[in-house]
Amino acid sequence: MSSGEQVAKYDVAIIGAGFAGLYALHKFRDDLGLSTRIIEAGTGPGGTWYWNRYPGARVDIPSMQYSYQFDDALQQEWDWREKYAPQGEILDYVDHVVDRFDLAKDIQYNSRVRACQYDDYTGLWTLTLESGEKLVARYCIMATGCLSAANKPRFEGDDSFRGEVYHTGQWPHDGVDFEGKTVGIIGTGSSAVQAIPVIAGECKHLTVFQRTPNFSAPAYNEPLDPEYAKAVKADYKAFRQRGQESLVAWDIDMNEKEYAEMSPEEIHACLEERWKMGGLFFYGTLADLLTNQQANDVVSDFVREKIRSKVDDPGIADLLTPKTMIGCKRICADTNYFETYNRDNVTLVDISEQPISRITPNGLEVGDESWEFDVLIYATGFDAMTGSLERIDIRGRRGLTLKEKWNAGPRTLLGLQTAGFPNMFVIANAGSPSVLTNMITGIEQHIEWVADAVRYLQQSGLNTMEANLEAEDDWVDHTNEVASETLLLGCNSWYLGANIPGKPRVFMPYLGYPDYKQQCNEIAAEGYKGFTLSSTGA
Ligand code: N01
Repeated sequence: MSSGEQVAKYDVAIIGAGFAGLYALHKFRDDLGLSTRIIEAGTGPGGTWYWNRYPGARVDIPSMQYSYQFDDALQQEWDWREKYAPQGEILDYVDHVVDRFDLAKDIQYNSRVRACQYDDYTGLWTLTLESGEKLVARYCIMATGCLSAANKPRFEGDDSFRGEVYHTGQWPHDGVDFEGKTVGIIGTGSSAVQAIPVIAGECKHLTVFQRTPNFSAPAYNEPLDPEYAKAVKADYKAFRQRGQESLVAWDIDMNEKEYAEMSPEEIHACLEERWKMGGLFFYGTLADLLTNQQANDVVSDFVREKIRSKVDDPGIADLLTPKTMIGCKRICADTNYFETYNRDNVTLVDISEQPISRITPNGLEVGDESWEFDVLIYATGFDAMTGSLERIDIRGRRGLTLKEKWNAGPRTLLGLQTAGFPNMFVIANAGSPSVLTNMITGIEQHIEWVADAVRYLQQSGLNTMEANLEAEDDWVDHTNEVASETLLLGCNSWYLGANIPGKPRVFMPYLGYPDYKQQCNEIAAEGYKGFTLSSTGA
């Protein structure tokens, strides 16, 4: 920084104006009285819901649960319109939160953070934006999201395509007019599963390029029943409490029985009942779904049969039937996904054996076959969790970069801090339950824990908090141990970084929200055991 340069100084800098950043701003500014600023790359708030505007985008956790619970008046006054809110309805909710808590004045939009550098002497973080503007803060909150760094795989000739090109995670704000157009879509993950039925209904012809089929259960979305909403609101506290006690931080109405405790007939009846509940409720079939191969096989086979029964052409049905275990990737919640392949204007191309060879000016080639279309959509997901952090040049003590430190995979204590990066707090990302839970609940728990820690520092006359290396190593071992008790290490998913060539294979999230929360609380109660609290700079 050149001398004399005017640099804005804050107590707290927050990167990202999604659900995490917005609550962090409210908490630090309004509850702790700290000067706080959000830096956001987009032109508006909402994070993942700001960027993912593809047709059919909607939440897969019931709206009554996928919302903030920190303020009872907020949850009482807001009326959800659909059981699973679509992207636009969630943005309406976000706008309401921004207005209600007067957040906009402290959010700087259209500003992407290029670098964050810690100063060992002052104990301050300097954030450098892509515009060159800098700002300084003592606490740096990384509310950067888990699924915000779009993954656009490179193919030979990919710049040559002459039609329109989109990524589901960077969808144009004005939408895309598909009428009369032919469309190619690469990928069949959750985004594609939601987008394909809608696009197929709007375009002339849709060609789907599938590498791996996905498990999906029908969402049965519908307008939210006002009587149900009224009943929930009458005792929202108890409703939320059930979520707080659940493995996934939302009330999934889990069957507590394991495979061995039920007869085949009982299991079948339970599966049919769960199928009618739909979507992610299907995770609640058997308590050992993700830890016992027999349990997983019986549930996987049940869904495979359901898929086959929905698709008219047995060859296509076979291609759409997943060979992996259910739950390896997040189960999708769909509306007419498999049925869409019965339409005359939809073609499924299997690229599991023969990958896409190249993109051409008019489409793409798979081996000797070429496919032509007007619009090409990448539904190819994200460099999940670590991607959004590693795209920023983050330098901690003595210039150590986060990229170097996480060279062999993310290393954190509680997912909240990483040794060598004092006062940098990561919200709901690697090392914490984050993506395996209701993200908003996980986010609130994190922000409240960090705010309590900062308050504790202030009350102790201190200003610096940093994870200890030894405690961090223990947490990494513990996270791996928890994951190793599941079946999730044995299959490929973005939880393991398997979707990004060269990414270290590490199971990134921590499985088990209640256990996790308890450990966070115990550490705080013991004066933030495992963290060093100190005073740095003036
Ligand atoms: O991304 P994905 P997504 N050549 O990574 C394929 C959340 N979400 O955006 O499976 C060909 O799941 C890839 O193939 P494969 C949710 O947590 C939630 O769909 O790697 N194909 C796969 O089919 C979800 O898990 C909702 O073999 C390539 C697809 O692209 C997460 O976001 C809605 C390829 C990517 O699927 C990510 O979902 C949407 C290549 N080179 C998303 N590279 C809700 O419902 C990748 N693929 C709330």
